[in-house]
Amino acid sequence: MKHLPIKIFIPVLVFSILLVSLSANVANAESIPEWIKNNALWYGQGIVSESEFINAIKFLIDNGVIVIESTEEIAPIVVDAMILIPNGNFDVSGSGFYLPLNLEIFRGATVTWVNEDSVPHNIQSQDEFGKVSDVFNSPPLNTGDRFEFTFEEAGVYNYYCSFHPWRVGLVTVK
Ligand SMILES: [Cu+2]
Repeated sequence: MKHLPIKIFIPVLVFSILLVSLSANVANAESIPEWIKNNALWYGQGIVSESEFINAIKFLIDNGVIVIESTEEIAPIVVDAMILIPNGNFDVSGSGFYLPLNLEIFRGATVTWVNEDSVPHNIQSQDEFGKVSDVFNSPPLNTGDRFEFTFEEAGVYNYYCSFHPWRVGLVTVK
């Protein structure tokens, strides 16, 4: 069996691939103009140039016969998160920082603070000047207690504990 000359083989291969990819859409497959079908042949025979052949493919794309799937922006997966108030958090000279100290989340995520310290704490949102704001405010949380808040808007949120005002934390919402 004779091999096709490479110059014919490639466009035939390309065209075959196009037809296979189009076979799923019969309505569109019928909209391939005759001249484009001939183009593949003529390109193989050296009658049309490479740029003309590419233009034919471009025509199919421009007219929606070939649909190139665009990479759509993937919506972030909203993952709820937890902030631990660790044991020793009350101690001004200790290193019991909120874990994590700066939590990064996406909009829609619910954050749960968990008090794992031996004394009560609360969570008070603060404005940019450090004043308590009413975005989220927990009651006193005893050991083991939790407090939840769902962040619907992007931004940087500061909070602190009014019993231990040296304990400040951040939630960054994207
Ligand atoms: Cu506290």
